[in-house]
Amino acid sequence: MKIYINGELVNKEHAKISVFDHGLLYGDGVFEGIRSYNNRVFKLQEHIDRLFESAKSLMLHIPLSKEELIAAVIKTLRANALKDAYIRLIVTRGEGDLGLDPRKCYGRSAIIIITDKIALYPQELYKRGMAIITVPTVRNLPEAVNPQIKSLNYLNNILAKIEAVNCGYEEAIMLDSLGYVAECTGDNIFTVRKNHLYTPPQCMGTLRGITRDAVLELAKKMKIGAHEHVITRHEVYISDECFLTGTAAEIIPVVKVDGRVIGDGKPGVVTRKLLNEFRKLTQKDGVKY
Ligand code: PXG
Repeated sequence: MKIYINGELVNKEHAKISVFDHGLLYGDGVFEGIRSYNNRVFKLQEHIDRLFESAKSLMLHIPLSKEELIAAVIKTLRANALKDAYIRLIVTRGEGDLGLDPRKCYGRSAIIIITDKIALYPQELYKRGMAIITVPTVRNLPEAVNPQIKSLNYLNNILAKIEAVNCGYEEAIMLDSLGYVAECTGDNIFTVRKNHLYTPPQCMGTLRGITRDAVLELAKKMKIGAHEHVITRHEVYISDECFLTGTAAEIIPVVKVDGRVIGDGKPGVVTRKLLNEFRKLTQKDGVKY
């Protein structure tokens, strides 16, 4: 496997960065998880745009233009000859001293691109649907570390993941500080009620997921009503269908939440239709390499 680090393609065993990198010391950096299907990178421009937005908020300078970064992603994908890949794009603040002060970083952000085979949820889960729970750890407050910033500090989500795994679940609902449903640890959440989609608005402590946006766009084309609206746990429990969206998960049906069976306990018609259309889209859309 070839890894891209600051302009160079190196073998996995040589892909190393400094222990003084502030990405390691403080989680001071940003990242994206991207996917390619059939030699096409899905929503590459959207991921690059979000990476630059996260970096802007953190006042982190990315030493490549968007076009140069896209070219670097394509170059890395070609070097690895993967038709279907998961691409991890990481930009750290770079090497500094043992203090928080970003001014003492040498002014050179480390850029790392890793591509690998995609690790999916078992296919069986897409057919059967998954069970999830709500966990005690609430999502970061937007006025503290805004969840819109896809930073290298994922401790908020990792704590929630630990709580889910300790209870025997793979994914968990995180509430915002007001008690509304925010999102899951690595996925956005949707409910379906009377053939309308509902998903929490992005201002409430939710990452503006790129898969989420793709689903909202698909819904429009398919003439399914879609609403960005606050959701309570009660509304999730009484929904007809529920599903999660994310780059890795795509669209995964949820059939049980906090012990309550959702709808008839099987992946719903609207969810299945959307997943079908989404998979068609991923095969034909995207930047070729
Ligand atoms: N919410 C959060 C908190 C995320 O991290 C999503 C929603 C979905 O966004 P996209 O743009 O992918 O539709 C994410 C992204 C993992 C993993 O290992 C998951 C993400 C990122 C990195 C790792 O499960 N999900």
